[in-house]
Amino acid sequence: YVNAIELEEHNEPRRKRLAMELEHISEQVGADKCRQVIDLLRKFEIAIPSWALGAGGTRFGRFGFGGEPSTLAEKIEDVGLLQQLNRASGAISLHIPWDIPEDPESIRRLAASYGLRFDAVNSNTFQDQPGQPYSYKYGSLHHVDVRVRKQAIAHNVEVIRYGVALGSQSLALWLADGSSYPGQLNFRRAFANTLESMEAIYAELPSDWNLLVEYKAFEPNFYSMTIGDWGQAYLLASKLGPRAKTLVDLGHHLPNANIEQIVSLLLMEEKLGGFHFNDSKYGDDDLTVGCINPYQLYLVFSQLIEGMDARGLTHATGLAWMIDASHNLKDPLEDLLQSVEAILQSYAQALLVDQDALREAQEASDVVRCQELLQDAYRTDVRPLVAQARIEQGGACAPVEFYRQHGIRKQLMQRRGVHAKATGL
Ligand code: PSV
Ligand code: MN
Ligand code: MN
Repeated sequence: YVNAIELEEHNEPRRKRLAMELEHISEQVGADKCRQVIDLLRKFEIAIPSWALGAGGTRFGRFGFGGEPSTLAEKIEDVGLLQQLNRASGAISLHIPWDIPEDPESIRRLAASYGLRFDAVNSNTFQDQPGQPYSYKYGSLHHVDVRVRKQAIAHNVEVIRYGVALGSQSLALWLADGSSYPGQLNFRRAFANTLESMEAIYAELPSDWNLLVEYKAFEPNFYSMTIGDWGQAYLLASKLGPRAKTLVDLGHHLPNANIEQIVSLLLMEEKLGGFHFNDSKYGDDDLTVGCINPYQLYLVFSQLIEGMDARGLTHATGLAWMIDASHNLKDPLEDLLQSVEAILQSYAQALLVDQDALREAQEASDVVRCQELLQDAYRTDVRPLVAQARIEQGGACAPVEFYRQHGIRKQLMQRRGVHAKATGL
């Protein structure tokens, strides 16, 4: 769908303007700083979730887009397409059993042919699968019935096996377990069962793998979630061991939670393992990253960069950077291009913060200066830096424009069918 000649035809007329914009930002922040940011942007990579390539729908309905990928190979093809356009989506995160790599070796080769690697594999014990002996209606790893727990453990171990075959290095574990009515559950027993089940999974983890424990405050259970907040996830991760970490999904907090503070402390304790980026206004809305509250995203990134630098971590590989989104109104591929762009912009802005000056202002309790420093970086238009990093790697200057100009969705519909639906939720 994309070739080098077309990319050059797209980039060529945009180069002059981009050069002018880059000159402008160089005057503002210095040429060296610009180069440094571009080089870091070039290394940064965000994993695309296999489940976000089709229409997610809401609990009231699902409206397809047409040309959705209906096989794992087609999902890989879609992520390959994104990667060709933005050069920052070189990884895919699978959800099993929505994606079953029947022949992992050939799937791995296919992904590699698009320059993709496999990020975290996700297990699914929040839905019953056909033929499964026990139901997850009342939970999985926390279940009162040990047979259900064992079944859920076995599923997670199977997911690890698939992940190993694909070259993945982490298991992301999110549980729908919880209760919707007071009295339904004994909290301590539910927690103890979860821990015991997770210990069994942790024991099966390859030595170079991480177990990412994802928390969520609400939904599908509405009174208690057994892993409901970062405290509970942290507690489990601490008890499990050094390779168990917390996964922060931006949409999984109660309204107005200070996510950047949570991130900062988890990072300090070496318990931050990864991210699910998305945006929301009310709940786990799974909207395009940065569409509602880009300032919060930037504040999160500022803490991440400051904390990672303090620990000497490489930004690009220090955490599992992933998107977790759902698409109801927008073409999923356009939406994902927008999300990746928003992440790169926040990252670039955070890199512009003068950390030394900020520390000095903090030490002097100069609150006004602290805010000026932080907002100066946020208000810098970093889009030319992001575009430059992309062009230098052979991507498109304006990926969404390219996608539209070349009618890529139409081509996908012609090839896969107007009614082709993605597998998943
Ligand atoms: C749950 O809301 C969640 O954020 C978890 O990460 C799941 O794996 C994902 O969504 C898929 O729907
Ligand atoms: Mn998530
Ligand atoms: Mn979610």
